[in-house]
Amino acid sequence: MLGKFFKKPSGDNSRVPPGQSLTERFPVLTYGPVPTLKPENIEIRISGLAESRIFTWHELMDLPQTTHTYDIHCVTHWSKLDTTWTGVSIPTLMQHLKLDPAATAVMVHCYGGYTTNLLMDDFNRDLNLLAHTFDGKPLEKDHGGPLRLVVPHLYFWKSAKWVSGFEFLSIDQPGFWERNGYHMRGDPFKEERFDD
Ligand SMILES: Nc1nc2c(c(=O)[nH]1)N[C@H]1C(S)=C(S)[C@@H](COP(=O)(O)O)O[C@H]1N2
Ligand SMILES: [Mo]
Repeated sequence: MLGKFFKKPSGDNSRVPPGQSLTERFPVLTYGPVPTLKPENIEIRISGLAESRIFTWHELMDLPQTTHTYDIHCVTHWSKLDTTWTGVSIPTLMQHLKLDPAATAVMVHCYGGYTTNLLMDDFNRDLNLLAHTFDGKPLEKDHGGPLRLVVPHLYFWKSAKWVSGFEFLSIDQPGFWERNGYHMRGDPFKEERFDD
């Protein structure tokens, strides 16, 4: 009865996936130790179904740089709107790779041993960044500095911190959290949190 007197909350709720709450903070979620890396020592190793090669930090910085502002969604129920990241977009990086056409999935490897998997269609998107800058400042170590992946359309566990390489695969294989019960894809708007 009273329902009709309540107003819907203002703001654009279509940006907040089901089961998520907004935060102004930027929580840190890391499983295991935090590696300390110097930018000049970073290498991104391309392996699997692609011509193997290594990108040094300087090679990455010489590629065109892209800035995007978008929302991020963590499976632990927080979302943060309008986060601004700068880095090399994945399609830009892909222009410099020689891929075997059989590659349909990617295993993302990280310094420290974390892994996460993505289908090629989820990996090779314009909004995905290999990011070194957050909010105009060098990305903090706890948030994956010097270099992390940002995949905004999937839950944030796919946005691997301290990336060390991309391994191209013909079959989608589970990464660290995916082997431990998380969903293989993780679309926040479909609440793909856990595989059941
Ligand atoms: N290398 C690595 N990347 C990682 C993680 C991790 O433990 N190690 N945690 C993931 C998870 S579960 C989340 S929610 C986000 C958290 O990023 P943040 O700490 O910058 O908020 O990083 C993801 N990337
Ligand atoms: Mo997470």
